[in-house]
Amino acid sequence: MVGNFDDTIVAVSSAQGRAGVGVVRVSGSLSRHICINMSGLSPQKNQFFYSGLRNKSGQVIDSGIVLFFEGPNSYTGEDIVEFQAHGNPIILQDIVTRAVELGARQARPGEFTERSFRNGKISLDQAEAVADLIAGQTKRATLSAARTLTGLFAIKVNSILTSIRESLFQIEASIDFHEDLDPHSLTESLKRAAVEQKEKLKELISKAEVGIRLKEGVFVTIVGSPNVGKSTLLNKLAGSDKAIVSDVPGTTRDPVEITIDVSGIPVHFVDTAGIRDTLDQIEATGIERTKIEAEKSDIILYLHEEAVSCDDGILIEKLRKLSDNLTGDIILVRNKIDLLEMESGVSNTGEVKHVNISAYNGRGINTLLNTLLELMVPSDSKEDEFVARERHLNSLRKAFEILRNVSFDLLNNSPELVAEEYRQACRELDLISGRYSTEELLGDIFSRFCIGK
Ligand SMILES: Nc1nc2c(ncn2[C@@H]2O[C@H](COP(=O)(O)OP(=O)(O)OP(=O)(O)O)[C@@H](O)[C@H]2O)c(=O)[nH]1
Ligand SMILES: [Mg+2]
Repeated sequence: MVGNFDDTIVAVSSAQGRAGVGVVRVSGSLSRHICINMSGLSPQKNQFFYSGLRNKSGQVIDSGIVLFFEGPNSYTGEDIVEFQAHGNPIILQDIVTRAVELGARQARPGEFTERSFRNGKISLDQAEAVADLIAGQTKRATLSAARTLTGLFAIKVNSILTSIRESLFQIEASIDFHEDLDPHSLTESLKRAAVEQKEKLKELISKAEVGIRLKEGVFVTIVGSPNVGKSTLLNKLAGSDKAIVSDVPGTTRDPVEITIDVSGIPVHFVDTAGIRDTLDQIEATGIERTKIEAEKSDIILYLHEEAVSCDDGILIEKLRKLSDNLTGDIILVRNKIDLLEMESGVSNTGEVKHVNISAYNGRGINTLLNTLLELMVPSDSKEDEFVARERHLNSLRKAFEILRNVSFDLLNNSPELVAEEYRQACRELDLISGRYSTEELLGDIFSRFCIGK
């Protein structure tokens, strides 16, 4: 998205539809001119006032609050004028039309935030947090996005970056002032620093993993033989009859998805067609879909109704027959304990956890959700949670790998090569804040924003 950032942009910044108030935002050098023409008043720096808003023929379109922010102390870093009118789309469109007549152009999605980033007001991860703050699916995810926006993530990344840069300077100094430095003590000092840098990166990686889950949610597929109660469980979790339940095996064909808030994590549960050999073409297609869902899920709930004598290993083996590509964590779930006259609870004798439930009367469901949570989010402080994206995680992981494989043995003979490894680690971390970024990446990030933000 290589754009012209000299021109003035305008967009409706409030949501579509009718509301008490609607906001039109203008950013760029023509903001003052547009403000004067529409309101008849010349704004002072950071001033707001109530005024009639006029169209080209001088007719009053509406009356509302006009706010003027003088750059660089504004969201975008440019002059901004905001019109708060009545929230009727016709009025808001009239204001946009008038601004365009006065020289502005319609803003692209995310262009206000993009300008903020390009003008150095916020880093790229903070710009992403703006979108995540708007899109947050749970209170916890939204709070975390707000923390990222205040720079919590950026500060953590920067602190590691500063330390790696410090190591890089030491290596560069050793190249420049070769005679004055003791190579052994340099190696030792770099190694000591690298231990701490890797430790901090590891910590940040696991927090970022949680950050991605907060934003994207977790995908959980309910898999099992026909009639074990998969749809009953989905309905219990949803709190309504989303999927058809019947005692006829092979009822569910299409995957049925719901999203619920589990302690602030959006969890997407998918109910699937029961797995069995079948000659029914439609049911077989349904089972093929079960396989696809299971392959892409983070966690698989393998539901069954076997007595306790059945070995966990055998159950897992049965599940694994569905596909060779099951990468998600597995939880075994024994359903219908009301019929088996068993207690709810969780056991962990083998490779995976085994939870007893009754989807019918709800017993054990909370234990099941807690077991899910433990797998999704290691119990840690929620205070410094932040949202993150796959690209952040990739950069953190790459930087970690580079530091893990630094060739300290080369410090004596080829320190330039070691310096280059450190430089590469810095570049990876710089990608997060956007200090180094491609136009393609920026285009990809900002095009996903809504118009007006
Ligand atoms: N007693 C008891 N019955 C249950 C329980 N869970 C499900 N059932 C019953 O088991 C039968 C099958 O339930 P479903 O939820 O349709 O089973 P399913 O696994 O979705 O079956 P398919 O869609 O055919 O693969 C229904 O008659 C349910 O009422 C349970 O916890 N206890
Ligand atoms: Mg079903």
